[in-house]
Amino acid sequence: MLECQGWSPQPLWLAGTLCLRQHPTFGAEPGATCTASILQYLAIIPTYNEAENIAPLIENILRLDLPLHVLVVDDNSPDGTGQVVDELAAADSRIDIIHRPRKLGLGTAYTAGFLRALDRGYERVITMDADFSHNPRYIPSLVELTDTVDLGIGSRYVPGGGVRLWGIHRRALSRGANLFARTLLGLQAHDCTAGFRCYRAEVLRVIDPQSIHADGYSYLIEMLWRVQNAGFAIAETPIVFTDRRRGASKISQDEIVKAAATVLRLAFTRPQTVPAPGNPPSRS
Ligand SMILES: Nc1nc2c(ncn2[C@@H]2O[C@H](COP(=O)(O)OP(=O)(O)OP(=O)(O)O)[C@@H](O)[C@H]2O)c(=O)[nH]1
Ligand SMILES: [Mg+2]
Repeated sequence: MLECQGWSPQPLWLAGTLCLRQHPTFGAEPGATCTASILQYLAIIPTYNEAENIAPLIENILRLDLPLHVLVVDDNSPDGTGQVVDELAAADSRIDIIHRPRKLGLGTAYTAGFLRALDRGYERVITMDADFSHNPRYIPSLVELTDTVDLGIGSRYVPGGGVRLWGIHRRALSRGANLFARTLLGLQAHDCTAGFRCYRAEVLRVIDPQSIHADGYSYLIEMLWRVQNAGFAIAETPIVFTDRRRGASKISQDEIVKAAATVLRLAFTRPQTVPAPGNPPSRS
């Protein structure tokens, strides 16, 4: 593992040697093809039955001293999460929502959010869960990470990171999933299943979220695999992940099987790489 210091007051855990590579679009005029005129970040929060969590979470996010907007992607939650957000959005223009007709899965929720983020010209795009497992206090360090790399990951599995209130079964499942994905796909990040991320918009423009096949939780693994193989720089910053206090988990046995199938499918897929011409020399 390589630790780079001096870029940030936080230790920067870089995913293997990826920090030495630079994507052709890195350094291009930010937002050159976009409509936003000032730097703005968007936090995308997919929700399904998070009515108890969503209002305090958004409040915590918007309290941060960052030019941050929030986009909730709700799948017609039976508990009225969408209506809670509608009311918040009516009172604060920094809050937006995409209503989808039914539970369509986490992967397509991210895609819908990414497409809106690109359409509106946001510079950096954060993804996070609604259940406070991803504490908003880590957002500044995640965003800061993407001053120097293309994808920042809030990681449980680098020194300083961890999980709280998880039983042995859940810990083993998460560790096992990471080991499986890292071994079969050669992923260099230590937390490949983390949903707490910050992408530079260039990454999403190049990767095209609509082309990702996985539709559930394994979307995160496929996205990371694509980002790494496209030559983008990836780094991790430690987070302590806390199990949800309110509401119910949506992870099912089905999702676990689907995630394993996604890893196997990708292991037998030739990674698409970005055209080499114009690829600038490495950063160091
Ligand atoms: N829009 C949308 N959001 C979803 C869907 N499934 C899960 N989510 C949201 O995705 C986030 C992650 O889901 P969780 O159930 O917390 O899953 P998890 O964090 O991996 O599992 P736990 O650790 O048990 O909480 C939460 O904000 C959910 O509300 C879905 O089908 N559609
Ligand atoms: Mg959760």
